[in-house]
Amino acid sequence: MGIVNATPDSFSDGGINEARDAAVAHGLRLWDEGADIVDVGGESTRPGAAPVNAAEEAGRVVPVIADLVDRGVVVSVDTMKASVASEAIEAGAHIVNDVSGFRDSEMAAVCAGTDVGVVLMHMRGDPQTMQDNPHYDDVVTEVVAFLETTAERAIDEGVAAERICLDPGIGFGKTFDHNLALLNGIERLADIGYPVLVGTSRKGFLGAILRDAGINTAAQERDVATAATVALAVAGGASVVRVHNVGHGLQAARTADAMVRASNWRN
Ligand code: PMM
Repeated sequence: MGIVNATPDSFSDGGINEARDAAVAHGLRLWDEGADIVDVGGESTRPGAAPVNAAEEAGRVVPVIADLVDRGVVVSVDTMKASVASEAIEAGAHIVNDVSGFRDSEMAAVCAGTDVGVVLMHMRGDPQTMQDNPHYDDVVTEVVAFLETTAERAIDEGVAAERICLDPGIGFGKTFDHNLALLNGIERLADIGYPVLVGTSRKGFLGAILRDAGINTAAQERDVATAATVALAVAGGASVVRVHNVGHGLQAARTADAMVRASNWRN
């Protein structure tokens, strides 16, 4: 899964049309590089990020999604809002990627009436406050239990089980140690039986690991570290990895996948 941020500040200061064209071009580039899914988001979920209203978010993502779908790209919409998801689905989005795990009470109904896939992610708190001292007694057990319950609730509300994918939400209300525990515990999440998505790309915990090794990195300098996590996530049973650098992510994922298949790694 390649990442497209359709936020005006991500690409240029040139206004909404220029930002839209840049986002579409970026999505097409990721698709050409071998992404199976292009994930389009219009609201930053970085720690401390301010929320965006639904009309503005839809205005950013819907035209980008429509253009990408027109060109044959498989698109997911990264949104927590049912109204945005609904407009995105109308524009042709194939997957709803909800980092809040269906907190919006309308989200299940919006998805249930369609044939879209859904990604249900675990987030503790919300982006403004989620990194203020998150605490778990046993992070893997709690996140796995939350996701299992969330999937069951979505099924009760009409979402087909085979359309559900689960994501432990690396960096979303988690400390450094929580992130590493969750990455090491992917097998336990995969064992529930749904496909698992993992998003580590360029995240802060990679910066911390590299800093510890004496290497200071800006976010966009973390693609090698990201590739290491992609390989281990695939070895742990992840089916989808969400990355900025699709070329590198694809090589890491394919290599790990071939090794796992050849060696019955998980048995
Ligand atoms: N991470 C971000 C945004 N959306 N969606 C899923 N399913 N999983 C993630 O880990 C995830 C996500 C934040 O990363 P970005 O700001 O670099 O896109």
